[in-house]
Amino acid sequence: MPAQHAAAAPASGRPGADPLPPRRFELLGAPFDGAATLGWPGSRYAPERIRAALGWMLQRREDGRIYCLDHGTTHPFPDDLLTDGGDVHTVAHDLAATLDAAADGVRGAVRAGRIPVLLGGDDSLLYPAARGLAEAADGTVAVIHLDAHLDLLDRNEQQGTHSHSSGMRRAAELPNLDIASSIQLASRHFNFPSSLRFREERGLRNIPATAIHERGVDDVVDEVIAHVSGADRVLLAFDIDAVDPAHAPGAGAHEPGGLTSFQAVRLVQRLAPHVHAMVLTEVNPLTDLRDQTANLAAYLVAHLVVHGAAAAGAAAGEDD
Ligand SMILES: [Mn+2]
Repeated sequence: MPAQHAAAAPASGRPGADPLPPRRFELLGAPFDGAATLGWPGSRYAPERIRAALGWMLQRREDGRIYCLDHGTTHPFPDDLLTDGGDVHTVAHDLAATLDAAADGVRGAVRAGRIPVLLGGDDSLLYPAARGLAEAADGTVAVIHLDAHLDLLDRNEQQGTHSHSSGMRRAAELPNLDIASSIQLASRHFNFPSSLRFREERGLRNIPATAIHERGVDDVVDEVIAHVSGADRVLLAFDIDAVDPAHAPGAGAHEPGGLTSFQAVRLVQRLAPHVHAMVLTEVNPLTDLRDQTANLAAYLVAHLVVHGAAAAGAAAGEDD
């Protein structure tokens, strides 16, 4: 087993075992949509709207705890459980400098012992999030990639090599990115045949939205947790267009047939203890309706933090 999972496992449900130290999270904003080449621009405004929604929901803390109605449980939420590291130094005219800054921010948070939550911005930010996590320490990284799209484009004339359509392709080129332990969820409709060839050649697992609807979220999550267990660390990369536009209208593209807001929250609740970094992209306040999508995004972050504060295996009954 990878180190993180092996270290966590013995504490599970064992009376008298020393509890693992709680995990801590750091918000980082990346207000940049210069690589949304073929989507709707506007995700640069997402970090401030997500932060505003998050502040509203977290004012329900009392005495360092919060009450989760979904489980009927209270959870510790001390002041330092989720800190805000501010925005990374994006440069509006310079994609490479922006991606470097985002990778630096993620790497720095991980090395400081915190779980970074990078708020995009467009989906080109998947790549620097994976790079920052991969560079932070030895060992392998798997990506759980929730997205209507595959983002496996190598390059084309209009989008170049590092657009919102290439994040997963570039991540797959990182030397310690374990693509065979990575998995894509909630994809749908049509994509490039070359992306299918790439998936088959590299062994990249895909569970489309139709299969999630047919199998149910919990069955899929069980498979995802087993699939990524071959890697040392896990990046949760969540493009908000994984969620159906009826539930998340404020996105960079609209693809019907996606996850419901319930399914999205449930996925994050259950995956949270297994995640070592998150990047949340493509929330677009310019296409949103009364912050509906920013509100959902903030809840995804809140559930990651509440349900991910204890590592996998450390909190019997709160996860699988
Ligand atoms: Mn997408």
